[in-house]
Amino acid sequence: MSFKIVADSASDLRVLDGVDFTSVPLTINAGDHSYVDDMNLDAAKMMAELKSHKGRSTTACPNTHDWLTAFGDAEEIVCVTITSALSGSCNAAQVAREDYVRAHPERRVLVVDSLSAGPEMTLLIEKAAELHHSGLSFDELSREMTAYQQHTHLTFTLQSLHNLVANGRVSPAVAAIAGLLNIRIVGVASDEGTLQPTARCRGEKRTYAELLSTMEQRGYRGGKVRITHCCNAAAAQLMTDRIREKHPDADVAIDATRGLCSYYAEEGGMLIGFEG
Ligand code: X90
Repeated sequence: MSFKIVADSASDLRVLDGVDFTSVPLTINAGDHSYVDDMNLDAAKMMAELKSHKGRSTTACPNTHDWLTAFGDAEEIVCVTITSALSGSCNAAQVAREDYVRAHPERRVLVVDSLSAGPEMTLLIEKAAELHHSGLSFDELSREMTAYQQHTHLTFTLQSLHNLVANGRVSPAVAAIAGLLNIRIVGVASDEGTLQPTARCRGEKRTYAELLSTMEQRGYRGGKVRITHCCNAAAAQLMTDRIREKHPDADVAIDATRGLCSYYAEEGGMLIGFEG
């Protein structure tokens, strides 16, 4: 059985060794310019260019055709999408799945609505690869994925909510607290897959302590952590150090956000996916 994992670029994951993996780009549009969030995109350069862009900017998710192209002709597919509460990506993937299995009734597609973004998606993708390698049937793998998702979480800190607010991706109540100077928001992906602020912090040290306590409140006890950051590698390293001080055996990996998460997390933003 040929097996494939497909995810949209909101996962921040570029490559995955040992398994057939395809990343499907979202797009960031600013005036006449479109930034396709594929392997060629320099997200840091995009962020620098967007600073001098005066007008509106928007994003667009993959369409059904994009997903179908990524499915290729694999017999078994796990497809991981950004939260359906904030993007049409999951809906497009579900329509693609229906088309795909109608055309090839013997093939299987599991669409996983991450109800999250960035590194929590990466945890789900890595788990799918691990389950596949352990030789499970597709039905068993699907059940295990559902069970695993109950134990993964996303926390984050953002220094600006400008693009989230401008694109209507947060509730009016959250938009109302945005724009406070020198305040970092700490939050989580809610059970419904929306952005839920949990604290407002002043200063870096305070923010890391808040992030770690958010993780521990949600059951973090030293398991896997995946961190992505927008132009803030030093912060991701300091956060890793904080985690390892208390959980020396933690499996932590750091990466830079790709285009979509850079755009919404903005400069200085950091996303943390973890097992609870
Ligand atoms: O369909 C589209 O155009 C994409 C829209 C995406 C909107 C939200 C992206 C959030 C990226 C920002 C911080 C974490 C929030 C997590 C909430 C579940 C990351």
